[in-house]
Amino acid sequence: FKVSKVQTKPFEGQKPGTSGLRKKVKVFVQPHYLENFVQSTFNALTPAKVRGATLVVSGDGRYYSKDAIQIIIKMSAANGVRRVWVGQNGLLSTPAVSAVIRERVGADGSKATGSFILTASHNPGGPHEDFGIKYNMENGGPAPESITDKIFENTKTITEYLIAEDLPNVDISSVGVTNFGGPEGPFDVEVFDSASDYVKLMKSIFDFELIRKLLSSPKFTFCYDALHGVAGAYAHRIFVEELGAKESSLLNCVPKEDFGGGHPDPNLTYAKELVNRMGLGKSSEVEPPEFGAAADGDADRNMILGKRFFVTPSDSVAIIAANAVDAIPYFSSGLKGVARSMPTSAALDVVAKNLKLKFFEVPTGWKFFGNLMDAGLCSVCGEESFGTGSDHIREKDGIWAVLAWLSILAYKNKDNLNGNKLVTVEDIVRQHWATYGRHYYTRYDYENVDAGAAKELMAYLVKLQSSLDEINTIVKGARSDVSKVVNADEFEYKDPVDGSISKHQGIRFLFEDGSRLVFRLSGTGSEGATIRLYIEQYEKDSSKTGRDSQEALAPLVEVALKLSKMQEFTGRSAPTVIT
Ligand code: VG1
Ligand code: CO
Repeated sequence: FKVSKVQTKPFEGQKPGTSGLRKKVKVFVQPHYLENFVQSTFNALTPAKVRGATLVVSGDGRYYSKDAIQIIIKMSAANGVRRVWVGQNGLLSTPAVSAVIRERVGADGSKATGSFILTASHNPGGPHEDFGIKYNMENGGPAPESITDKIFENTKTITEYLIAEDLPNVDISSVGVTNFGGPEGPFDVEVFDSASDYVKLMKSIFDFELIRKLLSSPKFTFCYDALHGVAGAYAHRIFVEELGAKESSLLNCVPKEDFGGGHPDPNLTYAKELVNRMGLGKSSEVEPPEFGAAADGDADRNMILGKRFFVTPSDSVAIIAANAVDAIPYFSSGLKGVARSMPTSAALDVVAKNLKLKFFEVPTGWKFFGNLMDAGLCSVCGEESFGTGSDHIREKDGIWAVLAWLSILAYKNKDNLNGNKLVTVEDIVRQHWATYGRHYYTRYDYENVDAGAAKELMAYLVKLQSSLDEINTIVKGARSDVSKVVNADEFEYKDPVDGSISKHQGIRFLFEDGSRLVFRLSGTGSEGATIRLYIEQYEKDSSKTGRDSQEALAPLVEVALKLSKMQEFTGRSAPTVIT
């Protein structure tokens, strides 16, 4: 093949957000748009990470992925990359990409040093919806801010990109290697099975035999909803073939370019079919399964449900951390430490304190956990946004979280499969609250708000933070039964490993009784602005941990809406989504 230099001009707004660049498909398909971003990424990396390197290119299979993969292959060839690894049909979940970078060894001993992941995660897909791209590094984790800032700078000044225009499209539907010759020597594209490396890694972490006893027992019923995302490419292999679940326990497990028209976000609003099946929606005659779970488009998120019971993600990570050493072989020698994102509830903090574990609070987004893990400081971590994971890779991992819960259930029910009553998901959570107290938690999302209005609301809150007296006058005026604000600030993080500082990571109001209100602007949307409001209250008294969370949090919600003048600024009387 030949290398062509194509002249181009910068596009505005190619700034990677919380997790890569996400835009409407119609934006991505503009001539040179994707190419500019890819070349800007190559130019942000050291030459050794490009020339002669092995790169992974795949994603959640959403609309435009197949075209994007061919473009990135041609640009990789032209930029001197030695080989590109592609999951069959272009499918690899985000956690599987991380696993492939870390674990996979090519026939000649080659290892990948990075990856383009094609996903907009939980955002809908299809010609009128979202596409996305992000770059992951050699450790398998998202590029740190130092790199994403450089990429953004490059997108503002780019004048040309390199592409092997005459390279034929590679058939990515069948496994195998295609060899090419370029001006600098050979270039290969290897298409491989999307699941093998990931399944192998999962088998090295969990006791599959123990989980199999539970899943194949007629006493235990199970349901997994991939929401037509890429998790479907793993679910059958892992849950049915390896662990003995019934075929009928898989819902929406065929990956689709438009996620079947749905919103591939595993929460109580968007995972409707699963929610109904689990007895949390419309009442039905059929007895719900004991355990249900769902994933987002790229399978890094998870929602865990019991029969007629929702596990809030902040509790989920705390419960996994509390049980990991007993129930999961990978952790049997102990946890190095635990971490959560700032808006995630403090349920994990209480576990860390009790078990005397190192504990870290980082800004939203997985990239901050990676440094802690690389430094051996953190084993288990999570976010309130349905993200849970561990140091087996450097991304959150939806199927891992399900296997972690199944391990806990299998461990607690080792001796119950023949006669005794099963310990359920709900039992485990209630037991946890009884031991550690409960963090009532909810998140209100105001999606697609006018960007200017959202900025004004945030600026207003920051200004308000300079006077605790003024804040407390508003609080008391709204509800006399809410405790007082003792601290108000913007969260700032200093990375304990590399010393880098991230500012403006969320506006916090901390109350005397440990309650918290947090306001943040989303960094993953593709249109307008999304305001996230996180609300949390701690209840230590075990006789009061069984309330409905919306009811328990109603006073704090009222305070939050008054404090932020939400309706005044946004015109919204209710959030788009409550989780
Ligand atoms: C959201 C979540 C954040 C998560 C991020 C990526 O970001 O709040 O916790 O890490 O999505 O998840 P934001 O900036 O919109 O709040 V995913 O599944 O898109 O990779
Ligand atoms: Co995701």
